[in-house]
Amino acid sequence: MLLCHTPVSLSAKVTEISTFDSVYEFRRNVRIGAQLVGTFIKLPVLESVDLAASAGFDFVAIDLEHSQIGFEDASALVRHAFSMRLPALVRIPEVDAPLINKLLEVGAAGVQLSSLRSTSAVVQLIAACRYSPGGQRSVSGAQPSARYGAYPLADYLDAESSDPPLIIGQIESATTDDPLAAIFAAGLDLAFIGPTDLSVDLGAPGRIDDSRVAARIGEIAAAAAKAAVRFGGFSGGIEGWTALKALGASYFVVGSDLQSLQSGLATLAVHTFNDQSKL
Ligand code: 3PY
Ligand code: MG
Repeated sequence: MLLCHTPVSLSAKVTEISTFDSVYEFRRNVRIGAQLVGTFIKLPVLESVDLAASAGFDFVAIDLEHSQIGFEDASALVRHAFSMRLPALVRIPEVDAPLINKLLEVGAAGVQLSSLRSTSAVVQLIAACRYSPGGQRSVSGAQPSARYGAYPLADYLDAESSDPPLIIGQIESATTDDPLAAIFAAGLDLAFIGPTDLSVDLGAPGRIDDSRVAARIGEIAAAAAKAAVRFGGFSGGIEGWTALKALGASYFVVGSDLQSLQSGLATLAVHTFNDQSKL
């Protein structure tokens, strides 16, 4: 029997693909405050992304701050996650507009800027992440997120302006140069607590239960709620996660590939040594 197919135009197919784009969906989910849990990727190997996906994480944060990952590895990791429909953020230590543009073009859902202290850094980050008129990002159709030009440029720009790259700022110091309210009002999507740096800055290294650390985290959470900015943070384990959740956090980065490898290897070694001592 001959099957009768309804002809589908190329542009209809392209639009359909775009409708289900995991990057846009993830950006929307972060903005509405959906509960999302990711992990840091610090190793420049695709297997880390595979393992995070198979473990069930909602996203990965490719760490260009505390790792040896350079641009080429970051690009390969983002592309790999993108092709698996696993959303990938990139954490960067400074606003580097050309680097940000390349990583967004290969499919990063947004940028997480560490050590955020000023409104001017938020303004620079937005300029680097958004196309005109919202920013100064340079546009090209010949790149993955624009479907290499198969997607009409005007439609690509519309999609990017409806669900623009996420602007996430890490607040991880006892004080900031500008008031938190002004930093958040500058256009941040999400305020992210870095408890490690914060605890060191407050003289209580690694102690998230210290009263000064807890008070500062509470202050940041309250300022985020007042500014209608989403709130999230890092935790190395379940305690930190619970504390952040109790303060209204919706976005969590827990541990990393390296942390899991370290604890897995240490556990293996301990078991092995224990077994040997029984001989
Ligand atoms: C910190 O805890 O300082 C971090 O940057 C984790 O994201
Ligand atoms: Mg930090």
